[in-house]
Amino acid sequence: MNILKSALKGIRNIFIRAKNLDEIEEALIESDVGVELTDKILKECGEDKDCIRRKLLVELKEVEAELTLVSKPTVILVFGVNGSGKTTTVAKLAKYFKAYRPLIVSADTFRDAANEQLSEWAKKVGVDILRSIKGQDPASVVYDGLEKAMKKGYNPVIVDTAGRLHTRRDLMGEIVKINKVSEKILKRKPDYSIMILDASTGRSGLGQAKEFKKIANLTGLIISKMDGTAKAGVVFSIHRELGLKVYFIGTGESEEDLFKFNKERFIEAIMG
Ligand SMILES: Nc1nc2c(ncn2[C@@H]2O[C@H](COP(=O)(O)OP(=O)(O)OP(=O)(O)O)[C@@H](O)[C@H]2O)c(=O)[nH]1
Ligand SMILES: [Mg+2]
Repeated sequence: MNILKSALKGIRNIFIRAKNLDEIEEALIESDVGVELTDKILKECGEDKDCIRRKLLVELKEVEAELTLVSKPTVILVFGVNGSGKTTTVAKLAKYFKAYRPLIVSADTFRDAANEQLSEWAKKVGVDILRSIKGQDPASVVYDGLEKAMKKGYNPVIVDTAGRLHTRRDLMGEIVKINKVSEKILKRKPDYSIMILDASTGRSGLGQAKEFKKIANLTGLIISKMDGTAKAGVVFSIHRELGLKVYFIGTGESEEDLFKFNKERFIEAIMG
């Protein structure tokens, strides 16, 4: 079994076990595909699982997004609520781009241990890091990071930020400032502004994504913690309701556990 299928076996087992219309409906709702889409699909397909697979695939037609080195340096800002998997994902991205000489930037000045946590990842993955100075403003750390990358030729620059609740206006304001500072030094918008969404939060992640989309000008999502959750259907809700695209999914705690989002493979992994 491939790693993605193995990570998503929880949700797949629910689909495989569902035999009649009621059970299939329950599986779709439980996996957070969304009531509206579930109704639409079941009206068109009934119990026909091949038909359901096809319809789900059509829903994801536009969902895949590429993360590539588009500038020198390419700038990747990472945002999200507390504990969603930002720092781990920054490490995974550093590993993914390792051959190009990335710089990871620790702009989480909120938690004392954040510098240390990211430094450990830098060591483990074997990439360089720009640490923040105690009490430094996050936007000023981003400034330092971009300046260093431009001087020394790092690419990409991957910025880790503090966890913030999407309802906290003051903390969301920091994102605006980070974007402004980046734009000032780059003379263009940051290339990628990515929210890390914890898949296990399911549809409650929609409210988060909506707010971050508005404030951070999100270019797309990385969905973390796809392993061990039956809520992977949130991809459908978020794409359908907010039009957001997905770069990668995270399927574990190691720097290797990052997959490019591929809609065919994803449907196969969740439906068997
Ligand atoms: N199973 C699993 N665990 C993950 C994944 N990504 C992150 N984690 C775990 O989730 C926890 C939080 O991860 P962090 O990367 O520290 O999250 P964060 O968003 O940086 O957290 P804050 O900076 O405190 O807001 C850690 O225990 C990670 O190992 C994933 O894809 N799968
Ligand atoms: Mg963190």
